[in-house]
Amino acid sequence: MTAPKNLFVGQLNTPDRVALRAAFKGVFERRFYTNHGPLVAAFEDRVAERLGVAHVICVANGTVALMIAAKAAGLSGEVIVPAYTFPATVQALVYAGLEPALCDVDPSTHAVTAETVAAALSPKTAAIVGVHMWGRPCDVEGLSSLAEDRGLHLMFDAAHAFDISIGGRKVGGFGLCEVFSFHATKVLNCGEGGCIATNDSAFAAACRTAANFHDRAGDVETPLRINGKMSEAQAAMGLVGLETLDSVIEGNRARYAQYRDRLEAAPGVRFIDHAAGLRSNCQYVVLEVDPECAVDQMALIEAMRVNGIAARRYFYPGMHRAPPCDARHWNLPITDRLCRSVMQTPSGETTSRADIDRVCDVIEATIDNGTR
Ligand code: T4K
Repeated sequence: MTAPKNLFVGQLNTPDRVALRAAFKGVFERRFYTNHGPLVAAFEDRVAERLGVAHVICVANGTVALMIAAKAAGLSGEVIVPAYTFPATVQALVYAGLEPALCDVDPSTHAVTAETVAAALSPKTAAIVGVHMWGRPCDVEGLSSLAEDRGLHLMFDAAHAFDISIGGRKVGGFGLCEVFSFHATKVLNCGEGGCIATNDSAFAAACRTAANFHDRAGDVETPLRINGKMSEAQAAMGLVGLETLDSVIEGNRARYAQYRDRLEAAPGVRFIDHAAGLRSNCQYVVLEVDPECAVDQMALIEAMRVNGIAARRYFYPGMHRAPPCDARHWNLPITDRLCRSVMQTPSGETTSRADIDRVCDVIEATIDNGTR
């Protein structure tokens, strides 16, 4: 009997290989591999069109995009950011010389709201970074009015949020900028990659300068530069991936619905809601294990691991308990609870209907054993 296939979290969607081969043929024929090549320029145009924004600056990855955006905005002082996020959100701010002021999140969406951010305001606050968690938007309206009232910069970490919308308007054009990731595990996959999207022309020019370590025509003044350039190979992956993005997202929605329907009646666990009138990309399928569940998060993860399913707790232990922020004491009870109760389950095109049934079987059996 063959062993069941290993299942991974993340998307792992493969762009069309024939189209990808053709795109790479052009790269080799031109022998122009990086430094603002034609495929990067074309990818920037296509992404800007898709997001409905004036400027897109493609860079090496989402983390570098966040660092560049923070530097190009000329920020100094404290930046309010959720502790419940991937480490890159906070690390990028620290690299840009800023002080993260960590805030809590909403228990149902796992994302920041105007209320959770307001609790972290101080006279040193320079900016707010909202994170659109799991492929659904955070409280854009509330954060925008708070930032406006207080005269603060507002940026969004939209690493999970490509092609999602709020009330018919695409995420990408809110705040000063929104930063996306095109990592291998995202709905749009460049292997590595990221971009800054903005409607502010002066800020876009500053980001372009900051992303390139030495002079080019049209450079503007920025506090610091780095090599953040996207390569032609990355752009080729992205351009080809855009062609199948709609079907990838449709597939994600179907997989999320199957998980949710299958485990609706399971005691003590529930999936974060991607329905509720939002146009989510279902980037991640995220299960929350309630305190009254017969088993805890780690028991479920371990049961999956022995069955070849790489489910994992995201995010742990929370940025308030990780360097460099753990040097200070933070009171973030919702973040603490989520770090102990949230886990990601496999999704993306490599996860079949039968695979999802297998994951759900393991979850149900583990809870059942725990109950008995
Ligand atoms: N902001 C937020 C809110 C983010 O979530 C992220 C990244 C960023 C900013 C920064 O963007 P980037 O700088 O990454 O562009 C993964 C991804 O690497 C990361 O992009 C993502 N968020 C994060 C949520 O997940 P890891 O360190 O947990 O990845 P890793 O290597 O353990 O892979 C996840 C799973 O996918 C594993 O089960 C293995 C499997 N896998 C992974 C890769 C790379 C494969 O099967 N094939 C592969 O090629 O961070």
